[in-house]
Amino acid sequence: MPDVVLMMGSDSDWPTLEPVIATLRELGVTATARVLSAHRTPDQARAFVAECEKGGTKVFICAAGVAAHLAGAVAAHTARPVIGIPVASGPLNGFDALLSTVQMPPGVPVATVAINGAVNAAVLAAQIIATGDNALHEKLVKWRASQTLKVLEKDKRLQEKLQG
Ligand code: RP5
Repeated sequence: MPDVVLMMGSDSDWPTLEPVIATLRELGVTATARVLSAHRTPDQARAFVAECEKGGTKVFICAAGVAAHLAGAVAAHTARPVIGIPVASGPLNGFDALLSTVQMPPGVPVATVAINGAVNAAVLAAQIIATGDNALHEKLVKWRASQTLKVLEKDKRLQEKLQG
């Protein structure tokens, strides 16, 4: 089993979530993705979490829209870290999913990122794994430094435009 497993409530969430897998692969973290729903495939979702636990998965990322219970349901079945991504779908544009994902009862945490926060979910998962992996920690430090450089380059280009 890969170190990180992404579970999503529907294939309609996938376009929002592709950056999870892309970012993890960029960082050299093994990852896979499955469509499994807390409401529509509860038995299969539970069985998959058990399979991942046995297979050594380190972090679960769970993404869903509307009444988004997937992350909480997964957290109920594992003591591994669970990161929740509320997805903006449906008439409330993700506000419903945000509250459903973040408001967990004490003792069963879900580390909830922003609505559609795919990249941050991936980076957070990598950071969790990096607490026991120095090589990955160094990769993350470099990744953050390259992000800084990109912003500085953008500012430089803006200053050049402004100065005509
Ligand atoms: C949620 O319902 C899914 O995560 C998705 O965001 C939303 C709509 O699902 P579909 O009707 O597109 O399958 O469970």
